[in-house]
Amino acid sequence: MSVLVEKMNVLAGHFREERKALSKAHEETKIGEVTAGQVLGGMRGIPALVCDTSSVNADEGLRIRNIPILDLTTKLPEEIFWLLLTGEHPTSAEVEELRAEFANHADIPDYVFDVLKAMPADSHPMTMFSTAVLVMGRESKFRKQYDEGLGKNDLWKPMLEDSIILLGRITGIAAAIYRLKFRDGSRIAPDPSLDWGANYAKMLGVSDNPKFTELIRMYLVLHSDHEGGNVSAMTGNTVSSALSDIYYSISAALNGLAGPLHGLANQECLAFVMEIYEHFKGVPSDEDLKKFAWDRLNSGQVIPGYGHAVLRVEDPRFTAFYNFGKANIDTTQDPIFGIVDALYKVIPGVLTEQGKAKNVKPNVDAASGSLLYHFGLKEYDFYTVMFGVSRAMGICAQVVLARAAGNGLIRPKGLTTPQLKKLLGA
Ligand code: CMX
Repeated sequence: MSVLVEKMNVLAGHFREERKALSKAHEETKIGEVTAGQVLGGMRGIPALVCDTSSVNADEGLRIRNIPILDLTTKLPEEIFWLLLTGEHPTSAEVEELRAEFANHADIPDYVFDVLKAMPADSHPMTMFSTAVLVMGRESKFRKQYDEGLGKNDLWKPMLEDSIILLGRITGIAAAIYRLKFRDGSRIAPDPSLDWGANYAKMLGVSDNPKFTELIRMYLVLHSDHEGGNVSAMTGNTVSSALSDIYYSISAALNGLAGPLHGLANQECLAFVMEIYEHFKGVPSDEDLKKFAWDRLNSGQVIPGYGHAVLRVEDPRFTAFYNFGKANIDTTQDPIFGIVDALYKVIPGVLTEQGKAKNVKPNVDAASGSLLYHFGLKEYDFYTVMFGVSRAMGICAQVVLARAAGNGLIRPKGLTTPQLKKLLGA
């Protein structure tokens, strides 16, 4: 048994006991009220889920296991996965063990590539990514052991095993999609001596610059989790709550991430920056940029990369990316990051003037694409796949923990409009 499984074995017992005790003592205790506005507005803000991996506070942003994300930006993604799962920082021996486990599972079966190659050439990289994950479900250890009658309290174990296999493969799958779609289709073999993020950077084959490797590691850390209520995490959790395997769960989560109001905003942000670049043939003046933004708003479109469903301050993940760009990119030489920098000065004022957005500050997507672009990863159709590789860590950790705690089937109550009207006396 690996050290991680041993540790989780002890923790799982605590989770189950704690959950049972809370349910028993507080089954009828009220923790909030639901308004019709929340029901009609996408269940916004209803405290309805337990997620221990991370939390998002409107005034501060993401904390992983109660540690502000800005304190974690130099960690390895492997350390973050360990932290998400166990709530503890791993020792260097534990990180090495997890790195080696990911490396042991880096070989991807040929049938995955056969499926990818058989897909229509104009398939979106996210469609390819979700399909590649889903098709591996035939190998699920969870499904096999469940069918063999594994007891309820142990169901998380093969779920964790599947998660580690999936995470071991997922960087290679993403890199293969990139190279199939945007390069000559040749794959670059992983190097078992490298860490997970460095291997991913290598397999993409975009840049040998050590700063690119540093960026990829930080990218994986920053996107790894964002509590349980966002579209992808909630989808992954809902699917997993039916005792579906990790492949069904992560594939479904990726389908949610692929939406433009969620992960795809990543790609839309850079498309927006490129549109500005094409229009002005360089970095526009603040005045020109302001007018451009207003024209966009007046045509009924949003400004990508700004605003957030939960956050009411600048997203700290944006801060980390922006600081990386400022430290490593000369804006006079790179107009793309130059435009990101200019938008940062102009857009909050424009959105404040418009008076609609509850948060006028940048979110995680406002700068990340321009950094990838700087190092040669220019195909922004691929950016949501980058996001998905990272987010798979958080969602895997969430669903393993949910299963370890013995969380039940997610099944809120649906109302018809007449039923709602009746409740409202309307
Ligand atoms: N540009 C223009 N209008 C915006 C805006 C923006 N960036 N952000 C919010 N608004 C508008 C909303 O469209 C809404 O308008 P209506 O009342 O006409 O419907 C109004 O302001 C109030 O919205 P809100 O409560 O502040 O924000 P929501 O929770 O409804 O939406 C989000 C949040 C992210 C979808 C929205 O801010 C947006 O569309 N931003 C641009 C897309 C984006 O950057 N998405 C990435 C999100 C990051 C992530 O999920 O990871």
